[in-house]
Amino acid sequence: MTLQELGFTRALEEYRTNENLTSFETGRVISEHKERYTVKTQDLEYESELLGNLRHSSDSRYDLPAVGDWVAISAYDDHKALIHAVYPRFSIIERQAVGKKGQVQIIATNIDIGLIVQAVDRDFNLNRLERYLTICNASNVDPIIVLSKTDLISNEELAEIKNKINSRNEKLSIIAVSNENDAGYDNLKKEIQKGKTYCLLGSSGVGKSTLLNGLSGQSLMETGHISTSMNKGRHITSHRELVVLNDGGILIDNPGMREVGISDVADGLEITFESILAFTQNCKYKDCSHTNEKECGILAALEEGELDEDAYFNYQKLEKEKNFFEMNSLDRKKKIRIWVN
Ligand SMILES: Nc1nc2c(ncn2[C@@H]2O[C@H](COP(=O)(O)OP(=O)(O)OP(=O)(O)O)[C@@H](O)[C@H]2O)c(=O)[nH]1
Ligand SMILES: [Mg+2]
Ligand SMILES: [Zn+2]
Repeated sequence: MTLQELGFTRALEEYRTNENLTSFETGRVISEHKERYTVKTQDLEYESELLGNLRHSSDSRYDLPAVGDWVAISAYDDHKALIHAVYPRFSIIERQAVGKKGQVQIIATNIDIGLIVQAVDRDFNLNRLERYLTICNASNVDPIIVLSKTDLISNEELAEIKNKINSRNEKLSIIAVSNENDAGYDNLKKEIQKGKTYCLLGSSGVGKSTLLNGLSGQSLMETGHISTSMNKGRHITSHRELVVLNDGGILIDNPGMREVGISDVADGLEITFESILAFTQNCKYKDCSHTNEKECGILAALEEGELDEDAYFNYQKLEKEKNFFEMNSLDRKKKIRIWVN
């Protein structure tokens, strides 16, 4: 496998030369277990650890490797290596760390496309979808909505769900699939390009790992067989993992998320709620909070029924969460700046 097939780009190549990293091996972090990283190079996979002084000098989560990262390593036997440097990332998918106020959790890095998977049966929820969208939009990652388990509903019901999504945002790409009968697989495969990295996002049990297995044609990931409603809190997949598909395209599977807390997402909210924020042109005050002002464009649009009420409430909720995160943020200022390729 070449580094390009693993997603290596010209920008990374230039960085390697400019930073004198050519004497190291270059690899990509494909999984992580408690500060031990599996790094895949052109030829091998290494169990790797961060060089001691790098670990000690790291003062933020952003300094540590994550799945999807490019790293400079030195091997010290056939299977073991040390990580000397983490390359800059062009995107970071992150959320608010569960139970840790103001801290971020990195889900994956160097992602081109977020595949936001929602099952069309019980799991489907527009507000949650907007959370995932905001995370992608804040991360320089293009979202695609993947509606899974379409075998469980009728075509009419599926059309209704698509309409609902489009009524909140008409620009979204939506692909409906069934892992049972492979419906929609061709459409999804057409979206998946060589050398690009796709991250599966979504709740536990929506079929992320089943989809990965289906697309790869192999049973690479364990999938669930037990009703999730009977086993609340159970995750089938326990860690992130990066897989290269035979036809090209790199897929990262994730454990399902129960809480999709947003973090540092100012632009993300603006993009997700573009159609709502368009009404702010009619707000009288620049710092309008859109909650009680008399001459507020958003409240006027609500009154006249031009704006979906649920979308407005979800926007307000996420805006509050964002502010709360920023107030408590420990990691925000330390982010290594990223480049756009
Ligand atoms: N009917 C139907 N069942 C599906 C489909 N896709 C997945 N499933 C079932 O849903 C269950 C959960 O699938 P997984 O792929 O393990 O779900 P996951 O999203 O990876 O879950 P976590 O790893 O916990 O995040 C399994 O029993 C699958 O067989 C589908 O398209 N249709
Ligand atoms: Mg899974
Ligand atoms: Zn306003």
